[in-house]
Parts: sequence; structure tokens; C-alpha cells
Amino acid sequence: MGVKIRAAAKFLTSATLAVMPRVFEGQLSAAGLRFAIVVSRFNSFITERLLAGATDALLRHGADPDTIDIIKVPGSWEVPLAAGELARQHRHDAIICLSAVIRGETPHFDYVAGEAAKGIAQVAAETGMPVAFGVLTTNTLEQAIDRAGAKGGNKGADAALTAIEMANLLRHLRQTP
Ligand code: INI
Repeated sequence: MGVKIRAAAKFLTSATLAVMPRVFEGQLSAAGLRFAIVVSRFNSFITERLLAGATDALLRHGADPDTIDIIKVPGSWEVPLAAGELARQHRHDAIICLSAVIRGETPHFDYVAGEAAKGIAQVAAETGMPVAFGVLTTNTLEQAIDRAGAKGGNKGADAALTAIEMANLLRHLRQTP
């Protein structure tokens, strides 16, 4: 009985090895990649910090500064339009969208935040371009500060890392038969 179990286990191990799935995962090297960062001027106290975090993350992961374009727009509402135009031009490997919608400041928070999120998702889905969502949607200015380089980290840097990973992943998937 013990022998039978050992034999079965041995068979299972070799069968498992024989059908190992292929795993695709994007690397975190930004070398050789081109990025566009779309950043809003609205709430610039926050968005300039998101921009600094994103740029720093790209450079620390090997991006060439000459291959990073920064596109400034008035507010979150305008981010999808600029991102869509860039995505259709295909001059970049990934787009990073940065802005901040703070509920305390506006009764139309839900419209601005909702449309920005929907529009950015649509750009990625319709063009096949990796588009990272670095849009803060918070109830208070303090929460935004926390996520723009204070105790909540820097969501601009997080978005940049996502952009690097997804650009590499898509390049890999497109080159693999
Ligand atoms: N834009 C933002 O990026 N964040 C906000 O919190 C915000 N508020 O509070 O209204 C905001 N409004 C401007 C909007 O994005 C457009 O620029 C504006 O409506 C002109 O189209």
C-alpha cells in the first residue's frame, strides 16, 4: 500500500511538472520604455507631489528622462481627453494619469470623480494602452496629503510602478506566440 501511494505521488509530481502553466508577469524595469504623465493643475498642492512621486519612481527604475513627457491639464475632468489623444498616437508605452478630487470642496465631486475614472478606464479598454489610475478621490484635504507623499505613501509613485509593470507585460504578451 505504502509503495502504491509513493508510486502514485511520484507519477503526480512528474505529471504536474509536465503541465506547468506559463506565467506572464511584467518586470519593474523602466529602461527603454516611453511614458506620458497626464497631470491636473486643480489641487496642484497635491498633484505636484503625485507628479514628483511618479517621476522619481520612473527614474529610479531606469527610465530615461528624455522619454518622459508631462502633459498638464486644468482638472480631473480633462484627464481622459488628453490621455485618449496620447493613447491613439501610440508614441508612449504607458500613460500615467494623476489628479485629485476632494469631496469637501465640491458638491459635484461624484460627477468629476466618476467621469474621470470611467473615462480613464475607457481609454485603456479602447486603445489597448496601459493607463495607470493615479487619481485621488478623498473626503478631505488631509486624506489627500496622506496619499501624496505622507503616511499613506505616494499614489503617484504607485501608479508609475503599475505603468512600468503593465507596459512590460503587454510588450511581453504581444511578442509571445
Ligand atoms: N477638478 C479636480 O481635478 N479636482 C476637484 O476636486 C475638482 N472640483 O472640486 O471641482 C475639479 N474640478 C474641475 C474640473 O475637473 C474641470 O477642470 C472643470 O469643471 C472644467 O471642465
